[in-house]
Amino acid sequence: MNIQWFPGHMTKTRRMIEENIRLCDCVVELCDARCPKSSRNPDLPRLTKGKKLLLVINKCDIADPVVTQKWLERYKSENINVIASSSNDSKGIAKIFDAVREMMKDEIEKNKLKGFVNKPIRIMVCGIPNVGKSSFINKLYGKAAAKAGDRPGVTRGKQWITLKNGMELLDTPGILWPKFDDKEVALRLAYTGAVKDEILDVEELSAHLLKTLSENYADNLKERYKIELEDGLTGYEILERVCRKRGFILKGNEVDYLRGANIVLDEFRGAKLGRISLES
Ligand SMILES: Nc1nc2c(ncn2[C@@H]2O[C@H](COP(=O)(O)OP(=O)(O)OP(=O)(O)O)[C@@H](O)[C@H]2O)c(=O)[nH]1
Ligand SMILES: [Mg+2]
Repeated sequence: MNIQWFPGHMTKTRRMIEENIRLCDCVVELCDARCPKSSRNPDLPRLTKGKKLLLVINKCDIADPVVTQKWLERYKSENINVIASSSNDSKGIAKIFDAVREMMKDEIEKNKLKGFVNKPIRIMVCGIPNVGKSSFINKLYGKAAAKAGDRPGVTRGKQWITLKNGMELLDTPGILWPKFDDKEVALRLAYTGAVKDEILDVEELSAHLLKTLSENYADNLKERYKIELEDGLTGYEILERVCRKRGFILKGNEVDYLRGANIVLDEFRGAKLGRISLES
């Protein structure tokens, strides 16, 4: 399966990021905790002209916590400002503000010396589609200010949101990059919902996902679908077992693979299979 998704609105957004970065003091980049490397846009440092960056490993509530901890350590060892977050954890808000202020402490100090005591910090919030940028902003704002939704491509234009503490956040539409060189990267982005399903072969995608999960998270699959998983099964064979167990059978005893595939993807994305990381 050849996965590529780079529609015109992403080209427009890239231009918008390049034009608006001069108005911003720093960047918050959100990546997906289930694949914290594959979900980082390699073009972002160039688009944001090397502005200071806080990496937020988002959706950590549905990733494997042990793996997330290792990613945090790995990125810290590379001197990247990084924190883990999830939109349903309102307790983590102070930690995010602290991380921004710590990253920007020299600039805040300089502003104070110049007499600008309460100059707002302006932050561009960037990341791949559906990673949770708008939800993250809403969490910091305390209520819904930016439209969020469970599919990629919800945010279509830029939107500034001013927080009570004076910080100003710029919500941006999610962007990918023009070509995925690594098939595994493309698959992870598709599994986690960063690529829109309409351009994908969901049966094949789901079969690939089931095969991958059977290698590292077999117990989760057995538990959720009440199926046996002996070694050497193909993804389609696992999908067939899921379909049969759930009664997804068409006329003539044919398996309804499409229905099963959509259910598996939905359940994976909704963490019904447990907290799973795709990249260690
Ligand atoms: N489990 C979990 N779901 C989240 C989290 N953050 C966001 N979501 C869900 O992810 C989906 C996408 O959220 P959005 O905030 O619209 O994502 P976005 O990055 O703004 O997406 P685009 O504007 O389409 O690029 C929604 O269904 C959110 O409820 C999180 O931390 N954990
Ligand atoms: Mg959005």
